[in-house]
Amino acid sequence: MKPTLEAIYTENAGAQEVRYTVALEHFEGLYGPGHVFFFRMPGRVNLIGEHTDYNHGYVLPLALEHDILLLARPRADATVRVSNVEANFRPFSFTCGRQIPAAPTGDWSNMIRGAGQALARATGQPLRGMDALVVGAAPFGAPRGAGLSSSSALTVVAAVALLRFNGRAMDDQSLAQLCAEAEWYVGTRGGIMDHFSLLLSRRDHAMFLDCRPDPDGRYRHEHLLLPPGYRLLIADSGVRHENARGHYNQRVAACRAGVELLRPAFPGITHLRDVQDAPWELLEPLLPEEVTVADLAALESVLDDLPGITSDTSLLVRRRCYHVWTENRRVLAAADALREGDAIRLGEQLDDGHASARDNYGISCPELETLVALLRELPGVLGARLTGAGWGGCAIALVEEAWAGEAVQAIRRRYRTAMAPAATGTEQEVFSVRPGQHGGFAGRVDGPTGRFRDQSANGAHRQREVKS
Ligand code: NG1
Repeated sequence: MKPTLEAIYTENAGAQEVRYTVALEHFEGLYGPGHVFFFRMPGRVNLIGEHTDYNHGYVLPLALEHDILLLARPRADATVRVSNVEANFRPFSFTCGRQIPAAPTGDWSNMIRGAGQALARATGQPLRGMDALVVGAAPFGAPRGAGLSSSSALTVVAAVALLRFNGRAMDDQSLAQLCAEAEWYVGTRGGIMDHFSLLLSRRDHAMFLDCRPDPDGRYRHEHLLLPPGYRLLIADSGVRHENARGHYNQRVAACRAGVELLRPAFPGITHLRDVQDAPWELLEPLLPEEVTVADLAALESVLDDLPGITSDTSLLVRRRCYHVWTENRRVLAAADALREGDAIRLGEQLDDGHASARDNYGISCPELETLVALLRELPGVLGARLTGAGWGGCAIALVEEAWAGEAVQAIRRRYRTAMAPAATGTEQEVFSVRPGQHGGFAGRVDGPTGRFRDQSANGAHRQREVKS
């Protein structure tokens, strides 16, 4: 397996080989010897562009080397059986079809059920299922619920495997779109950023993505090199917000309210992106600081697909829209900074983005504030912000490579000291990363002593023929 692993992982290919081998033994222990297909899907971190994707705005994510593995074997029937190497994720099974019953909210199986249902609907045909094992534990897996897309990775990796086992071809963009909608199954009306990033990212690069489709339904994206000599520090606050989904949908609702309120002045508007080039002075008076859903008769029908939003829900429309309007500008500035290799300007955008995420979008929390402040004090740090949906999860910092190792140790120490009185209950993870490679099919083993076939080249899920 080694040549493939070295192509995927810049660090620790040897340790990855052990991880893959242990996973293979585990799989065979569960399902018996035979062909085993390996798929991997990275986590992702968003450099900047928070809550802009569902407004057809701009984002700048990158893939991590941290990933989820899915080992799988196709079945002749439509059953999908899934286990996890971690005992707290209980095994489950379901029949793959157009209407797959959901497990209770928060159950990990829903990420895979959503993928199965979306694929069955898209293909319009009965699908064959699979026996699968998920491997996503630390230190090689991304922390869960930390805004690093480990959930999306589960949806996408299951979709890639099922596509392959059903001899289906799909290009990366179409698959990313399908997976984004597949994830609505869990109740959050999220955007396309995560799925695009997981399937299209390139090692050492961030991906500038325009989340507004062109008339053919395609999305413009550009791979931009992270300035050489710099790394991203990712520090988990350890906070997991209980009601993140409800608060997320409220932000989506506030943006849609903004669109409705702007429509009389901008008749063709469908998303906030449509007013991106209008001066804020023109928009501001049209957007009230606060409305309830009931205040706007036109609104209820526009929000009825958002679980948790009621007629009493209060929406801070003006400041939410202002965040989106300014955040899109920051993403464009950050992309320019990357094109010019200007790390200082990039760092400034991160700092400004954090202030807006906190003050205008209301997605920070005291622990993230502490973490970001501590990160900014470290030598070699050019900027820091919270990343992902917010209300917990991770903060990132752009740091000079020479300081990265020291910064990891320092932030662990200082954050622990700062948080000591209020234990967060979760072990803090901090790591410094280079952007990683997108996920997909990673190879196949035939039998317990079988030969590993290196098929990890781009877009292997596009292949039609599958031996089983
Ligand atoms: P995370 O951070 O993984 O929860 C969510 C959305 C993104 C995007 C960000 C905020 C999903 C699957 N992901 O990501 O689309 O809106 O929040 O920028 O809903």
